[in-house]
Amino acid sequence: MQTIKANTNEITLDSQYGSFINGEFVESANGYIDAINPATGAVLSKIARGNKEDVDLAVKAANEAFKTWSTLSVEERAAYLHKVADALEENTARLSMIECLDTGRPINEFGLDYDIAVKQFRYFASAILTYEGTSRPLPNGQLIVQKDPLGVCAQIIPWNVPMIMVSFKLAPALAAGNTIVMKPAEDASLSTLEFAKILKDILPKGVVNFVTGYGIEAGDALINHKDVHKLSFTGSVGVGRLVGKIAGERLLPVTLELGGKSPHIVFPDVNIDDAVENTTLGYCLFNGQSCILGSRLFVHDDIYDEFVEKLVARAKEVKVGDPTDPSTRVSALINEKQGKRVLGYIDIAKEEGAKLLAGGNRVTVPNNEHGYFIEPTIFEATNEMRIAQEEIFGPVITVMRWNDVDTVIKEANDVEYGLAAGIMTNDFKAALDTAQKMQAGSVWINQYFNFQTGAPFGGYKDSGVGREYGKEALSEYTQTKTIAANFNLPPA
Ligand code: TXE
Repeated sequence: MQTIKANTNEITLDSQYGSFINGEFVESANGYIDAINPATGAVLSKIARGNKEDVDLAVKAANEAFKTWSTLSVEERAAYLHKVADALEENTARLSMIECLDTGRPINEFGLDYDIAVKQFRYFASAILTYEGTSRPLPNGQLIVQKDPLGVCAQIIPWNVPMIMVSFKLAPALAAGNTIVMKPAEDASLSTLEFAKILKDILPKGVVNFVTGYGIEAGDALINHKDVHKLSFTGSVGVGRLVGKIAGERLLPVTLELGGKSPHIVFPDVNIDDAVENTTLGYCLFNGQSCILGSRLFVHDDIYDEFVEKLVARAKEVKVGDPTDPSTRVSALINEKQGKRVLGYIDIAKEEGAKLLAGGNRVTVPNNEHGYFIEPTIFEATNEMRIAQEEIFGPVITVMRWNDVDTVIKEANDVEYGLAAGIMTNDFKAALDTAQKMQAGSVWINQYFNFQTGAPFGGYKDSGVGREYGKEALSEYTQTKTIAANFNLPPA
């Protein structure tokens, strides 16, 4: 055990965590990885460097647990999910601080993360009760169409929003009667492992297992395991393609949520101050490490100069600082690799001729010198530039000018991704006409990042395959069985 001072709080963590397999934390035979605070560089704890042996044990436990979990009534599984939601709610403050220390993200954001996570468990506890099959009488018997669980689901999640990811993947899969082996990201596993302690007291053994470690070891062993029945992945496009390829070869159902480079279109009739605020919150959230970031901002010519002037002024007011300070809005990126990637894109943008309007620098924060703190950064760019096309995953946006709606829609869609899009206007018809034409899985009008429980979430184009968050996610975790019965047999 070790106690860590975090602003005015004290957080107690285990000095090391094994993988969570069959309801127990299992010692790692393959060593441990330091869990680093991205802001200070301090070692918070150690997590198991899981490998094939750990994955084998976890998959075996999950297959065993499936035999019982899948036969529970939907009411029983719903009751379990409500208990998980209650416990998550009770532990929000503590888990939020752990996640803040582990990810480097501002503490003030986690109210949102945990609210979404709690609602996910409650939503799927209810949704499963109405996920009935169908049945109709036949002249000689009965036709039954039912939804069966798939079995053991292999789920791999990234580091940017750990508990949101955990809830997106666990809640529908568990509700539908599956059991899980999840691999959290090696850079941010601590809140998930502390959550495992909570699950240990609620769920039967083996229903949920967490194997921590590197993608190329634990992750690779998991997606290639012969006894898993479903692959679900959130992360980079490159690894997503690999997961999709394995699913294709093995004919496993797959859900992929990959990155984004989302357009945000501002019409000339908006309240400029509101729109600037909405935009700023949007690109600074999660330190910009968000797949839905509205990073390609298209502003109408008529308001462009005033809008951009205000956006730049607002960027300079955003507090960049210690993640544990509640007044901080932008803090440390997850690790050095990500920090260098973001700074690299800033250099690329300058080389390509994009005009730097705000930010662009790494900031030194007292007592947090280790961290990659990047100022909110705004570039004026053109749509073909790499900075306007490639996912950066940092607090960086590009601004572009438009004056013809058909042209801006074409430009907005001219990107390989299609996860989200934003539109700001008071003209409802223009908003809906534009929304219809956006090639994106989610379109938000007048409020970027408007996540509503039950609204399906996922990508068009390279942003992924399948949907999470809404009821559709249940079909990602079930298979349909048709039973046609003839009871009208001739006497023996
Ligand atoms: O992602 P990876 P990284 C994007 C974002 C970011 C970039 C790189 O642009 O800058 O990806 O981030 C596991 N087999 N997104 O390198 O590598 C890994 O251990 C099995 C967008 O962190 O995709 C981790 O648990 N698993 C994204 C998870 O995959 C493997 C969120 C994600 O890591 C594996 C994160 C392998 N061969 C990054 N290799 C989003 N959609 O929100 C890695 N992993």
